[in-house]
Amino acid sequence: MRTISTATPRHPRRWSLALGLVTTCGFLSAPAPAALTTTTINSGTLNLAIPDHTYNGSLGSMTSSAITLPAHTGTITDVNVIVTMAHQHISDLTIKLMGPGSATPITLLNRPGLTLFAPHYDDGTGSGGADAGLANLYPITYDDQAPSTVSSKNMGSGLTAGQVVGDPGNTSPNNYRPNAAGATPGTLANFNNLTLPASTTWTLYVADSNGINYTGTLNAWSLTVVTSEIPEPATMTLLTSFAALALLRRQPQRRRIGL
Ligand SMILES: [Ca+2]
Ligand SMILES: [Ca+2]
Repeated sequence: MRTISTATPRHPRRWSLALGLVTTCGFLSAPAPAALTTTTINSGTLNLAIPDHTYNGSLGSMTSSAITLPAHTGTITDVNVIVTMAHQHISDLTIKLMGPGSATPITLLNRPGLTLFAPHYDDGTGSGGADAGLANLYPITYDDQAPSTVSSKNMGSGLTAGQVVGDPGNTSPNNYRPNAAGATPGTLANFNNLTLPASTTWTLYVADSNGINYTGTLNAWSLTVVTSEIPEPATMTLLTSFAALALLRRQPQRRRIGL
């Protein structure tokens, strides 16, 4: 009757040698690191007017711009947005991004400094808030990885009317974590783990809620998407693995020759 033995191999040193070779060659080591691809799509110059005090909470009442991201392999690991616009009063502004995978947008910026009026500041009501402005010269980046202390909810904090966000002259940062501040929730990480096997449409929405006669324009915006793909096992790994197995088969023969 055939039995299965769990005893120590007859040639433990040879097994160790072969196992060492296999491990050294990467067969049992950690998988190869994922390959990251970064793609940036720019809207080009838009110069779209943002109508004064016309937002009512609907996407239809917002100025919009759509761009197309080509198909990708891999899955999304990061999304960043850069918005170039001029405006006289940032607390009038709501900025949202609609991408694939959801029927609702995420909010990048909403009425900064207007905390006293929640929850009514995603429907065109409320006034006050941060008095600073935006300038085309200082594009604003919305990035989940911005310093944790820099939230778009507090954009313009410490600045006065006439100063612009992102101006290094007033030490104002130009890189912010999105903060819904009572509007449609979500962060750019909402897009993580999506796959993009076909081209996708991404739409930026901008609206002005108040500050009558404080207006502005959307000059341009860009979308940066990082995708990750696990590479196929390398041919060299397979070859070295076969070489190690061949060594195992050759060991007994070499022993007999030695005798
Ligand atoms: Ca990011
Ligand atoms: Ca306004």
